[in-house]
Amino acid sequence: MASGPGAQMEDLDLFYQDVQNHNSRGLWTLGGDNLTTEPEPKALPFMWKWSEFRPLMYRASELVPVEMAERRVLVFANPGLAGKPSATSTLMANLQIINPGEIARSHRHTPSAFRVIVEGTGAYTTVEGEKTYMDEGDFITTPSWTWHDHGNEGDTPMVWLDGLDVPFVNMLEVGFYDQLETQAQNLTRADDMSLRLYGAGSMRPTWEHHQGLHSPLLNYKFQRAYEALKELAKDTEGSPYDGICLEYTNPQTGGPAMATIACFVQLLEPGRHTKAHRHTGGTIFHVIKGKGYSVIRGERFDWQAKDTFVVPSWAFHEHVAEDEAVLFSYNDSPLQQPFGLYREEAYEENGGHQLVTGAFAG
Ligand code: GTQ
Ligand code: FE2
Repeated sequence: MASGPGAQMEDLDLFYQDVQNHNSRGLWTLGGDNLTTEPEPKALPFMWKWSEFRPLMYRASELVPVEMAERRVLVFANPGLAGKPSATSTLMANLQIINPGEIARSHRHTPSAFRVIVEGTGAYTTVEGEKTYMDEGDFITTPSWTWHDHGNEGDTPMVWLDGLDVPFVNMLEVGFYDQLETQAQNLTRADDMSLRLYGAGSMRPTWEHHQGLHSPLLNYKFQRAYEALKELAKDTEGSPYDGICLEYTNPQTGGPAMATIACFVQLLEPGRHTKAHRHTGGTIFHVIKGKGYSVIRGERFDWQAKDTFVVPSWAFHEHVAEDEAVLFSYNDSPLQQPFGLYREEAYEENGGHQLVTGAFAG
């Protein structure tokens, strides 16, 4: 039988068929799904507009009883991910709405989660026995395997953005979930105790022995973040790529607020046009306030307050603020950094600005 370079096509085809029948593949036949020259993210640059999602959320609040859904949540599904319900390949971005008087019962899961408040007042989250009332722009952590429930004691529905690392946790096949029979967990600490313990800045409560890989701080109040950003804006432009950008850190370690998700808040002064750069790992941006646009891989995304958009891994991006803008963002860089996988790169051509070749149309 012929072999090597002289082999008949039929022999090779037959061989591939036999290999496949033995649940195997020739490595050389795999192509781009195997080793890529550079990241080829499946997630697309994409944006979910608040003007479209606000009505959908309020319809959900009328049509879907909270008893029917563990959480009344719409999941942003990136169209590049073939129907997979997530914003990037590792992270979810969801909107949740809770009506006055409702309780979203207590549960815990190994995926880490957080909230950024979009609209309303009067709702609280309780995490591991500590309750915090939430205001617009607040960033609230619900780390891996912590009990959490939400309730709305106000007069109007409340909406927030949920970020979770569910796809990553499922990729590793390490998902656990558990729920309470009673609706709300018992309160074991004074309200906002962690804010008083850890929120003062550069001071550690000496008698506390916080365990865990995540921040001991439950609620990072927006008002404090905004004041810090404005104080800095008096004397610096911050990063050429991100403007005045602060990371929400674990006050105990200086590391990310949660072990798997890095979270940031950035201020772009009116008229600010950042230089383009790119980094590994898909990033989700949520506009807390202001108006402007971002250019992602040459495509212009016009955004307003409460819109949410995705910058895929290794995609060049730059931001322009038309009004004073505050952006919240998060990514999975804590999953890359310990293994030496994180990279970033500036866009050197054209004075650091991409050519705009199109605009996002939805
Ligand atoms: O609020 O606990 O968007 O468990 C997805 C899963 C929110 C939550 C989500 C959840 C939650
Ligand atoms: Fe949850």
